[in-house]
Amino acid sequence: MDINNIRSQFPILERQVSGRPLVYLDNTATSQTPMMVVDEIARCYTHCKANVHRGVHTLSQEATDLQEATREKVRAYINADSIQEVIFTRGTTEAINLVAATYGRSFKDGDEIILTVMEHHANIVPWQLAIGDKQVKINVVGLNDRGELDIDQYKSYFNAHTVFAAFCHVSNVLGTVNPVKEMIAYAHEHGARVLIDGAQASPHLAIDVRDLDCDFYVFSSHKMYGPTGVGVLYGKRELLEQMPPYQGGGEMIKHVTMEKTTYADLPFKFEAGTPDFVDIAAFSKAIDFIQSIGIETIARHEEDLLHYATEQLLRIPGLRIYGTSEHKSAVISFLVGDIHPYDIGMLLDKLGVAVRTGHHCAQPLMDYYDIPGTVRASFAVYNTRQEVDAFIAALQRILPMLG
Ligand code: 7TS
Repeated sequence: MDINNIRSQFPILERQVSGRPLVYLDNTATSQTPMMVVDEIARCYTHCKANVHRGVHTLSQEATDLQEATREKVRAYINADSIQEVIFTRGTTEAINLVAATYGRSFKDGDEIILTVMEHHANIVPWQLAIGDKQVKINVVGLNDRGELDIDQYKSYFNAHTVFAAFCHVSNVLGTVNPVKEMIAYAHEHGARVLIDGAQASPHLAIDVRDLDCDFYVFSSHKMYGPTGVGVLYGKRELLEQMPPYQGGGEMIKHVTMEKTTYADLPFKFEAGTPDFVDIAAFSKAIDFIQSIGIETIARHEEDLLHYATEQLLRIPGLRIYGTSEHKSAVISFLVGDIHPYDIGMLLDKLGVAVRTGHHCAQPLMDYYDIPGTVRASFAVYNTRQEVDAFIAALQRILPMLG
C-alpha cells in the first residue's frame, strides 16, 4: 500500500489546524474524500447535470445512466441478488427510518423486538417512533466486560412474540465487530426479521448480504470516502415488495389519479422525489477508490494503527479504553482519570488533532457505563503511525495541564 500516494489524493490532509499539521482522527463520524470523488461531483455539475428518469434528452439519459451504474456497483459491492434490492436514501439514518416506518407498521400489540445497548440513536429512535402507542416490548441486549454483546442474553430474548431484531455490525463507540451472521441465523430460526446497521462496517469490512442472509442492511456513503447525502438500504426483494411506500411523490408512482395511486416497481417505489443524483454518481468513484486499494488491505492497515495506538495509550497512567473486543474495528474510545472528555478534545484541537468527544449518539451506552461520554480516536486508510505518534505526544502534553 503506497501511503504517500493515497494521502496525496486527499488535499485536506495537508491543512493546518491551530498552526499545526492536521491529524484527522474522527473518521467514524465521517471520512475524508479523495479528489477522484470531488472531481466527479464537479464533472457532473459542469458537464451533465439533468434530472434523472425524466427526460428523453441526452443529458437526462446520461445522468440516469450514471445513477444506475452506481446502483449496479453497490449491488456488486454488497453482493445483492438484484439492483431492485438497492435503494438510495440520504444516509443510514433515513434508511433505518424507512424500514421502521414501513415494515414497522406491521408491528402489533404483544409483539417484541430486540435492540442492543450499543446502538447509535439512529437505530433506536426510529423503532420507538414505529412502535408509537402500540404495546410492543423492546428487549435490549447488554455487554460483557470487553464490550461484546451478551449473545446468551440475545438468544434468551427470542420467543413466539419476537418479530424483529436490529443491531449494528460494528459499534461506533466500542469498535466491537458483532457476530452478525450467527445472530441473523438465530433470529431466522425463530421467525424474526433482521436489520443490520452497517454504517461502521461498510468502510472497513467486506459486506456480503447474501452470505449474511440479513433482511435489511444499511450504510452511508460519507463514511466510505464518498459524498454526503447518500445512503443505501439493501432489502430482500420479497420484503420490499410487501412493504408500503415510505414517502409519496414523483418517481415512485406507476399511475396517479386524484383518488388513487399505483406504485412504481422496485427500487423506485422507495425513491420519491429527485434523488441526490450527482452525489450518487460520485459515490461510484468512492467505491472505485476502496476497490483500487482493496478492503482487506485497508482493514490490515487500520488494524496496525489500532494496535499501535492502543499499546501506547495503555502506557498512559489512568487511561481506560472502552471496548476491548478481540474482533475490533479501528476506533478507540477512552477516558483518563476523571478528566472530562470535552476538555481533552478541546486541547487536542489546539495541537491540530481532531478527535470526537461526547456521547457519540449512543446515550444508552454511556448510561450503561455510567459515564458522560468518551474521547474517541478513529482511523482510516490515509492515517499513519506518525500521526498516531503526534496524537500520543499531544495527549501527553495536555494531560498534565488537566490534572
Ligand atoms: N449508525 C451508526 C453505527 C453510526 O455510527 C452512525 C453515524 C449512524 C448510524 C448514522 O449515520 P448517518 O450517516 O445517517 O448520520 N455515526 C456517527 C458517529 O459515530 N459520529 O458522528 C456520526
